[in-house]
Amino acid sequence: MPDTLAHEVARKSTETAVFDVAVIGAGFAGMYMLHRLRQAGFSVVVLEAGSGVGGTWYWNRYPGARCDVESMQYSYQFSDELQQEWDWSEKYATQPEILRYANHVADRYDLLRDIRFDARVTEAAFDESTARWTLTTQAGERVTAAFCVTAMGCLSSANKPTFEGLDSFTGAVYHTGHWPPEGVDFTGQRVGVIGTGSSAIQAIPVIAEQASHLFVYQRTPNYTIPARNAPLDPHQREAIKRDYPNFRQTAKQTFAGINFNFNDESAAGVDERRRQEEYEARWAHGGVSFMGAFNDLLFNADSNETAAEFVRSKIREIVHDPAIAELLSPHNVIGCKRLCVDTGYYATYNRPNVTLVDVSNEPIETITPKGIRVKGEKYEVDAIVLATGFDAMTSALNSIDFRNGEGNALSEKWQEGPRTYLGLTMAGFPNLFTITSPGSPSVLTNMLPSIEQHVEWISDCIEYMRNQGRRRIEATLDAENAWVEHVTEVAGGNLRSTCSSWYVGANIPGKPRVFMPYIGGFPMYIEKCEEVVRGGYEGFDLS
Ligand code: NA7
Repeated sequence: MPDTLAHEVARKSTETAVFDVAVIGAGFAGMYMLHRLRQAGFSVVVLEAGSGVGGTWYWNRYPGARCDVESMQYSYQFSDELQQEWDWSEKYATQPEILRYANHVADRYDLLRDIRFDARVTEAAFDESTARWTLTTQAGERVTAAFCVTAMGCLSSANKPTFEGLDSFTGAVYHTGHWPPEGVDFTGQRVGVIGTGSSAIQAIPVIAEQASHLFVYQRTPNYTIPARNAPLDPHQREAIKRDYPNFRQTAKQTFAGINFNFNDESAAGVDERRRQEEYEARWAHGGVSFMGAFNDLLFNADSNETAAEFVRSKIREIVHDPAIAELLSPHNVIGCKRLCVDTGYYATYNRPNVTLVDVSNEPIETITPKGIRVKGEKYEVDAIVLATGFDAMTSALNSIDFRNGEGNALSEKWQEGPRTYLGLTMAGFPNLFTITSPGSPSVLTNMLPSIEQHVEWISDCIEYMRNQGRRRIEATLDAENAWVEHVTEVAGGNLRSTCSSWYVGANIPGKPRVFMPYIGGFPMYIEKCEEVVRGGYEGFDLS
C-alpha cells in the first residue's frame, strides 16, 4: 500500500491531491466503490463529469425514460437496511425515481463529501517509480492515487452521427443521452426523432402526445414487448422484501442475474399450439422475460424465427395501416439486439399526428435550417431528437488518455478491439481496475448485481494487497489472451453475436467488430472470478 496516509488538499490548489484510490464516475458503480473502499479504511476521491450522482440516470432524462429491469431487482443489495427502507412505486421505475434513489443512497452514506462534480478526467498516467496513477481533469485539477478504478458506465458516450447540415438547423437539437435537466416541453411543436432503438421506443409515445406532429426516421425496426407497467402492489412488494435474501440469491444463479420465469422447453421440441400459448402468456405478462419462453431461442435460428414471427403478428394486429405495420416489422433475429420494452409504442403509429419515415435504403440526405430532407422530400420541424444511441463499452475509456509506465496508450492496445482479463483489468496497465468492462457480463445482465460483484472483487483485491504489503498488480498477458479467447469462443455459439448491434460495435463506423460482453452467464463468470482469488490471484503478477 502507499507510503502515506492520503490527505486531501484544497480543491483549487495547484498541488496534486493524494489518495489511496481514485474512482472515475459517480453512477451506481462509483458510488458503491466509494462506500466499500471507505469502509475498508482507504482514502478515496471520485471524479465525476456531471453535476450530480446517478450516471446513466443522471444523463438519460428523455421523456419516458425507464429501466427495463423490474424495480425490485434494479437496486443495491449490499445493505439489507437500504433495501428494506426504500419503496419503489412502480413495476418499472422511471428515470426520476431511480435518480431520487441514487441521491438517497448518496445522502444515506454521506458520499458527496468525497465526490468532485464537474470534473471530467482527460488524462491518467501511471508512474512505475512510485506505482501510482496521476489523473488530470479538463479543468487542470490533478489527483494521484495508488489505484485507479473506472466506473464510467457501458452506455455513457453518446453516438452523434454527422448529419450534413445539422449545424445549420435553426431549431433545438437534443440527444436522448444528454437530455437537459430542466426537461423539454414539445407542446405544439413539430418534432423529428432520428432512431428507433430502446431510447426512441420509450420516448416516441410520450413525445407524440405533446407534439403537434412527430416524424420518426427509422433505419432499422426493432422488436419491442409491452412493459405492462403498473403501480407496485404494496403486498407484493412487502412479500419480496420479506424474502429479499433468497430472492437476490436465486437471481444470481440465473444467466442474466434476473429473476424471471424461464421455461426449459425447446421451441423446436413443441408444437405450434404450445408455442403460441407460451408466447401469448409472455406477451400478456410483458417485458424482457419474453425471451425466456423457450430455452433454444438464442441458439436455434428456426426456433428464434417462431418468436420473431409471433411479435410481427402482434405488430400487424396493433397497427392499422398494413404498410406501416410492415415497415415496423423487424426481420432479423429477435433478442440479437437488446430486446426493447415499451408502453404503447406500436399503437402510437395509429395516431394522425405521427409519420414514420423509412430511411433504410436511402439515408437522411441533409438537415436544412428548417428541417430534415429525405429522398428529396422536406420535413419541416421545430426540434430534432437524436435517439442514436452510444459508442458502447469502449468509448468512455478511450476518451481518457490512459498511459502506462512506458507511455503506451490504452486506446492503442484496444485498436483492434477491447482486450481485458475478466473485464476487470488489462495487461500492461497495472493498478487499474475497470467496472463492467468488455469481457464481463455487464450489459447482458442486471447491471446492479453485476456492479456489486465487481466492486466487491476490486475492493477485496485492494485489501488483500494492503494485507500482503503489495503495491503493484498487473494481469499477465497470457491470462488476458486466454480470457479473450474464451469470451470470443462462448460468443460464437450464441445467435446474439450474429447481428449488427452495439454489442459488436456495428453502430459506429470503423469500430472493430468484436462481441464485447461476456456471454457465458453470470454464475459461470462469478465462479471464474472466485477461482482466480482462491488461486492467490491467478493470472496476475503482484509485487
Ligand atoms: P440504440 O439501441 O443503439 O439505437 C440507436 C438508434 O439510432 C437505432 O435505431 C439506429 O439505427 C439509429 N441510428 C443511428 N445512427 C443513425 C443514422 N445515421 N441515421 C438513422 N438512424 C440512425 O440506442 P438507444 O439509446 O436506443 O439504446 C441503447 C441501449 O440503452 C439499449 O440497448 C438499452 O440497453 C438501453 P440502426 O439500428 O443502427 O440502423
